[in-house]
Amino acid sequence: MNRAIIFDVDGTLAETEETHRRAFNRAFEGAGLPWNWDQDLYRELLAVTGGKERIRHFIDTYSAEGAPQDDVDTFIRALHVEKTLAYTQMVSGGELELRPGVEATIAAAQQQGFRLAIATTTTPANIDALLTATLGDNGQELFEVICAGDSVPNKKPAPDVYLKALQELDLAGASCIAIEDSRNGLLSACAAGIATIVTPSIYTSDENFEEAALVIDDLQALDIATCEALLLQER
Ligand code: XBP
Ligand code: MG
Repeated sequence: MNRAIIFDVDGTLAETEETHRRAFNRAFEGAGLPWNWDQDLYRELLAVTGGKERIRHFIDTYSAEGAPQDDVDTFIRALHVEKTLAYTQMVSGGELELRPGVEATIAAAQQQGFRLAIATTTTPANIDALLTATLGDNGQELFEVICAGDSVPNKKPAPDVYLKALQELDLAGASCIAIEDSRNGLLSACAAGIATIVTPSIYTSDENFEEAALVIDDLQALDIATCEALLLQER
C-alpha cells in the first residue's frame, strides 16, 4: 500500500529545544541585547512556533528593552540569521543525538516500504545540520519530501506544512502517519487529516494530546505494525 510516515523535527527526531534556546541567547548577546530566555520563559514562548514569530511574540508581550521602534521585522530577521548560525554550529559540533528509537523506526519503516517525509516549522539549515550530524552525509536522502519553515504561509498549529507534504507525496492524509512531540504539531497534523503518534519531549510533557491516535514515551515503544494498524483504522 502506498503510504508514508511524516516526521516532525524539533522535539521528535531529537531533543533540540535546549540547543535552540541557547542559540537564541547567544544571538541576543551578540547583538548586545539584555535578553536571556531561561527555561521557564522558553517553555511559555514555545507556544509560538517559528523562531522569528517567537522573537516577535517576546517583543510584543514582554516589552523587550532594546527592540527598535520601527522596521522590527528587519531587526528580527537579522537576529534570527545569527541564531540559526549559532544553532547549526552547535548541532554540527555534535551536541545532539537522535531520540531513542528514532533510527530504528526509520529503518523499520523503510524495510516495510513506507515512504518517509518531514514536516517542520524549523529553518531548513537546521534540518540539514541535524540529519547530517546524526544520520551522516546522506541523512537527508532518507526523506523523500522535506517541508520546512517559511515554505508555508502559516506555521503549526495551522495544517499548511502537513498539507504541503501530502501534496508533494501525492498522498491523502488517510495514507499517512505523523509523528509529533507537541500539541501545536498534533493539531497541525490532525487538521491535515493525518493520524498522529505523539512522543512528548522535555518541553511538551505537560501538554494535552487527546486528539492523538497514540501517545508513547518514545519511539523505542513503537512497533511499525502499529502504523499499519492505524492506517487500516483510517480507511
Ligand atoms: C519547532 C519550532 C521551531 C524551533 C526553532 O519546530 O517551532 O521554531 O523551535 O527553530 P518543529 P527556528 O517542532 O515543527 O520541528 O528558529 O528555525 O524556527
Ligand atoms: Mg516538534
